[in-house]
Amino acid sequence: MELKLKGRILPNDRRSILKKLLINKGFVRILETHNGLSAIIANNIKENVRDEILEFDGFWFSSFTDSASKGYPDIEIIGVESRYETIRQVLNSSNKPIIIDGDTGGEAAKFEYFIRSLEDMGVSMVIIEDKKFPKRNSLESGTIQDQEDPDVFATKIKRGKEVQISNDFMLIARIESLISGAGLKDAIYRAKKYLLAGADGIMIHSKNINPKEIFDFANEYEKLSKELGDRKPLVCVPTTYNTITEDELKDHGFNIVIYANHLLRAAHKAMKETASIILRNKRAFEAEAMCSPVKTVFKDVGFLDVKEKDMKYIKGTIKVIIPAAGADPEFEIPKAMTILKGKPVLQRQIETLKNCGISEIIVIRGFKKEEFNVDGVKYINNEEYDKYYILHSLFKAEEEMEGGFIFIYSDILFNEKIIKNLLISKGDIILVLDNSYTYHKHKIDKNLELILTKNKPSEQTRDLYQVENEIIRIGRTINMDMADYEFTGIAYFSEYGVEIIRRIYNECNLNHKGNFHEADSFNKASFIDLIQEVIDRGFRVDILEVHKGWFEIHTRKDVDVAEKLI
Ligand code: SPV
Ligand code: MG
Repeated sequence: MELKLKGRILPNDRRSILKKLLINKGFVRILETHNGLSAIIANNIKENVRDEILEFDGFWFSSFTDSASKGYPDIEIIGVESRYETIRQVLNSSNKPIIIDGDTGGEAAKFEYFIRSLEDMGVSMVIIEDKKFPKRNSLESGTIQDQEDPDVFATKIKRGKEVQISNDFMLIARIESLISGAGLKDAIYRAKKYLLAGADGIMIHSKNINPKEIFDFANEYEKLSKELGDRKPLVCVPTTYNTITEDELKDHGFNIVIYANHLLRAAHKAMKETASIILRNKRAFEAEAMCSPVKTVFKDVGFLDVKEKDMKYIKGTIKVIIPAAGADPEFEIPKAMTILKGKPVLQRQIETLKNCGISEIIVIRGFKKEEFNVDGVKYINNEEYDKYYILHSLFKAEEEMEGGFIFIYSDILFNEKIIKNLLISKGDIILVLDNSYTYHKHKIDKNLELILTKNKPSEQTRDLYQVENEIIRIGRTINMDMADYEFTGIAYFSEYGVEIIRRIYNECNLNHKGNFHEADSFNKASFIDLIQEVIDRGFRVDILEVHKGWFEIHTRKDVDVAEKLI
């Protein structure tokens, strides 16, 4: 449910959405927000109701809840700069349209500046109420609800509309006649004046628990619109008449419903209850049930994203896991310890990784584990290396996967550029694939791990490139003429990527029977069998395309070739 940084929106694009929604849908659903966190929640929440995905179309920046969250009564006490600052929080944390509660708009000249700033920020609509400055909130009985002279208010509207630059910003006139007791006739009289002054629509407010008076207004509004030859949006705020449904409001001609204070009131109630529970118990344990888990808050505000990016971009924080437990009949010692020009393969791998800033390297050893004498890595022993294959060996290091890791076969050499590019590539699971395969496939006599991708590789041979493509099949039995790429034995898993493979691995370990992709059983599964399972379950596996820059020690012959290459 997070809104990633790149999912945000530029001011001009955001501002124009509301008008388009009103034209296209005719009815929009708006929720109150009062800070960044409430905006994130309002922005991202979705509900599937009988196969219809419901969400909020935009947000109301309420004077009541902005004041309350800052500890003030709603009497136009908050300075304009403080309001801008909080509006910015809402803008920063969302990508949907925003409607600002402009209170009375203040003095006309000041209102002109207010309009200009809101429009620049990407706000879509401001609603000002026809009360005298400084107004009192409309919902409390017994407060003074002095309405402004309608001509003075109409002039303020006119002046506001005159300084607007874009076509898509809207100014709505809010009529308080049903709040002040002036009644329906006064409300309609004012509506006509305000529309003629240039208002882009009308909000009719009421604190009655019965919607009858706003329905009566809506009827009269239709007649007025016919008389003026223009039907502009009609807005309501059903805080007190809250049994009314959106369908009923639509039927009565309303175009915008604003749920004006619910997130702040919900937080207020939860905060009070939580504080009481802690006091009563003299500890926090009992309060946990009232609270979101810390991790959920971290996730919603993007902290887990930051963590993941830090892992990818800050040198040395990502771990590398190298499964090296298996035996190969052609080699007397583990392939990772094969000496190439005086240094074991593993030593060469470690040096390349260290040059990329990676220092946490985990090696899983099994066959002839005493041969592993290279320092600077953490060893994990797999005593069952002859019973199971590489996938199970890898999962001996399951705890080390936490937070994401790079997977590397123990018998390959690779250059720094591959690893550095992998660290900045996008995706939760990324396999490094060689695109030179299609050119030299006729010369290959080995059983390679081949790949079919969604899109065919480009004709151009690129050195190192993350292309927009995903794997659809991986295996050794793929027809060589059809394959698009060869797997290099290097892969990346983000924190989420790890979550995916851990879930699948542990579930298959418990339940899987019979063949597992190209393996006779899950026990004999290889790494690529797991990747095929990931794909079959609908998860995306991205690719990083490389053109050479790596070498696999497949057979004894390869040792000589590798020595020449070094
Ligand atoms: C607000 O949310 O600040 C409003 C609506 O203006 S009301 O509180 O009902 O007046
Ligand atoms: Mg208000």
